Amino acid sequence: MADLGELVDLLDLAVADAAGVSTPADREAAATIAAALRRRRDYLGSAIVVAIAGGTGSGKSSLLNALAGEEIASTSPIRPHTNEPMAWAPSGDDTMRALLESMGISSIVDNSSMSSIALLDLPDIDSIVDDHRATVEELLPHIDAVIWVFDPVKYSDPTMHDDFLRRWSATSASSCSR
Ligand SMILES: Nc1nc2c(ncn2[C@@H]2O[C@H](COP(=O)(O)OP(=O)(O)OP(=O)(O)O)[C@@H](O)[C@H]2O)c(=O)[nH]1
Ligand SMILES: [Mg+2]
Repeated sequence: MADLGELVDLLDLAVADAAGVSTPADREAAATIAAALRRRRDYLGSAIVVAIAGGTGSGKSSLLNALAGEEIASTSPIRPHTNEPMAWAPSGDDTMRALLESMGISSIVDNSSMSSIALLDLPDIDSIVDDHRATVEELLPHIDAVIWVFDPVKYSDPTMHDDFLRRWSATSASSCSR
């Protein structure tokens, strides 16, 4: 099986050959994926990024705090609360820092108990602050695994199921149902 580098080279070639037979928007989307894959390939095997995602108030920041065993993420009864992604990442891991910085994540708390894995607390996907959802949608293509957190009050919310789970399950081995 070809390695990821060869596949990305082939994708670049396909994008170049597609001029005139596909729309500029489609070519740009494919070229963006190729560029992101090429960047991510530099870190394969040495850094895994896991995001905690979901609706506002579902308990994303609280879950990260529970996993960390200390209050590293700010929580609040006021919705929405988390405005920017925040990472709990291995201390002294320059590779991980570089990867997180390439994703635009500057808020990083040291994790001295795990290596190679960063856990991200993300903003919400369903509050009145549209920027939060935009931030999550921009980050998701660069994330290796996602922990989706559901609020029992809005467990059947179409935003979560239709806009995120169905859409992203197409790019992973997992499936979802509503
Ligand atoms: N009463 C009270 N409830 C809190 C407090 N902090 C968090 N909660 C509640 O705990 C639940 C989860 O809160 P968070 O962990 O901040 O939720 P979140 O998913 O990170 O929410 P966003 O950051 O808005 O996306 C919600 O029901 C909050 O109302 C607090 O200081 N007081
Ligand atoms: Mg939060």
